[in-house]
Amino acid sequence: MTDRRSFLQAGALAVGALGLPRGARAGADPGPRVVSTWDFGVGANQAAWKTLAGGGSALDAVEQGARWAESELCNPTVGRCGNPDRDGVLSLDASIMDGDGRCGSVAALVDILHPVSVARQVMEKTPHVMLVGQGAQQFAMEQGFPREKLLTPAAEQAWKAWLKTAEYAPQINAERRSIPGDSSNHDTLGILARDAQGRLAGACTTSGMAWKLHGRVGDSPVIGAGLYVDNEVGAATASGVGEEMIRNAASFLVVELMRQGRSPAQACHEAIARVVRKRPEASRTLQVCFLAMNRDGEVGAYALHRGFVYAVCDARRQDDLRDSSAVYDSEQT
Ligand code: SD4
Repeated sequence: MTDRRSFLQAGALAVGALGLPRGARAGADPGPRVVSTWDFGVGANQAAWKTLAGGGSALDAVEQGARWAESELCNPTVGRCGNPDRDGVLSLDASIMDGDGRCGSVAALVDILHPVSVARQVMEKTPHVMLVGQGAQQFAMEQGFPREKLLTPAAEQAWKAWLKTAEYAPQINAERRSIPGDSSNHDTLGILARDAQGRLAGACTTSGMAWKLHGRVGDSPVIGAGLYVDNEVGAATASGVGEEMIRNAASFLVVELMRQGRSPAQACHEAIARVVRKRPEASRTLQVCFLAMNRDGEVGAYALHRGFVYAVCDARRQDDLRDSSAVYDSEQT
């Protein structure tokens, strides 16, 4: 059996190589680039690319990418098609941040379609960073966001089926698949962009874990857990079981590891190792995935278990989907 240390080192190298854009030289300015979690990240990137390709800002681009996922994508963990909580309520979490440290977020937002845009309004129109629940909804309506019933008949049906057992098992997630985080088990949209001026921004949007307790807040709206951006260093976002990201201030950790000189892939890998060290038993079944881009546009990712893919989009390719094929060896934990 592979010794744990050598496995980790091999994994870091494998993902590091994957993280470099094909044909790119380290240090060469790659121009605008956007990366997103999961295979639906291709669609989010393309929505964001319209902004970036026209010379728009990274901040506008990530908002557009996240809005695409919230409305166009029909997925049980993002936006209008999200699965509800234990009480049948669909509540959304989102955050947005730029590389100058400006940020906003909303949590447990109900009946408002675009939490990412409400988060941006929190950032731009209030002295606060985060609004939750009824207050977030009230603020959204004051800003002109329409209130609408979002729970789809399919999500309601899934909730009613779940009520028969009412068992909360985040490791197998909404679709109750046995492999944590496999490609049928799509998660949160995390999106990171670098614009033509080299400015960075990120956004994260989700309906959170299906069947969560009413009022549960995941990592996605928590700055530093599900998202962190710093123009001096890079940006990181996360998907998977959010409690692990919050426990480890994980996206902040990834950015800080890049600040210390790690590549994006190495930083993601080391953050995964930290998650495992803290809770080795839980890590056997929970999925945790990190995606990062440094200020030079180099991209890297790492997941605790197989199944995580991410999408990269720049002037050369708009539909590049990459497998974060290196996986932490849970046998070694
Ligand atoms: C959360 N990280 O709320 C998010 C959602 C997710 O699988 O990725 N779900 O914990």
